[in-house]
Amino acid sequence: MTAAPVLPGWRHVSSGKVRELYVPEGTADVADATELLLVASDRVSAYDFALEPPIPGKGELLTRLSRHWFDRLADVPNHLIPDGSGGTPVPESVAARSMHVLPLDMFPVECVVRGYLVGSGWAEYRESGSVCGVPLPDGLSEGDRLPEPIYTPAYKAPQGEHDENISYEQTVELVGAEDAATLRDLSLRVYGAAAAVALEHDVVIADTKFEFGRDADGVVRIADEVLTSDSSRYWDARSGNRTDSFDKQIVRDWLSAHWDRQGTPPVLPDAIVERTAARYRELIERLGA
Ligand code: Q0N
Repeated sequence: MTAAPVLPGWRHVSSGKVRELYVPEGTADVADATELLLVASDRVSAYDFALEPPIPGKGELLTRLSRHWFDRLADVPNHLIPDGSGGTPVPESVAARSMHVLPLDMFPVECVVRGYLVGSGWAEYRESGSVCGVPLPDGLSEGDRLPEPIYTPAYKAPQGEHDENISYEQTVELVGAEDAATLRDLSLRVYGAAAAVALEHDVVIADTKFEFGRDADGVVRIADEVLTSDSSRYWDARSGNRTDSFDKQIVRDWLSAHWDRQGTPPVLPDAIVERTAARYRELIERLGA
């Protein structure tokens, strides 16, 4: 376990599997904060475990991916506080793997967009011919591109629990008709724009998950990490195996060959760690992030 770093001026408030959240020193909690610091660690998670050891450079590489997409998608309001806007300085030691962000009132919806048939979507399609209630044409195979991207929201479960797929109508009940439509339309728009750009670089974004929140002025902003390889499935369009994920496929493959999924997962060998780090670097290079 790598502990959350002690950061001058900031107080650590929570740890996710991969990221840490801080509020300014002297701030009671997230609800009172006027700024937040999200710090990405080098931890890698697979099969719902944070694995050992960390992947050197992963936190920085994923932060670069998020920043790259926030930049490219600048017409969608996001939660980044621009550099030089004042506030609590971001410590140099974590600057490259941190995002200084505006506290938002987060919507309790994971906004998932799927452009390809894979994972739980593929399993559901085989059973029922639809994915999260969205009917699809017959005859699709695993890894196929969908006729058009579909929006399949999930309810954000409290930490530690699994998110639950919900219908669009249930998102209307949760956040109201107007915001439900905003979240869906922004999600489909951002995924569509990013997937098209990625494809020009021989990278497929098979699916992704966005989170949104509302700022004090009522503006809906895209939050969290965006289009990282932790929140998205990135595939290598040059690979023979089109559903090979660009990033932690190596980790998953090694784990499934060396672990029966009982108890704690084994420590990753150096060679696996190094090959995984190289794969993250390659993704960044291809995208020009
Ligand atoms: C927020 N999370 C989920 C660190 C990562 N802009 C925001 N405003 C208010 N809250 C959040 C954001 C953002 N982004 C997002 N938690 C709070 C991921 N966390 C989980 C805990 O560790």
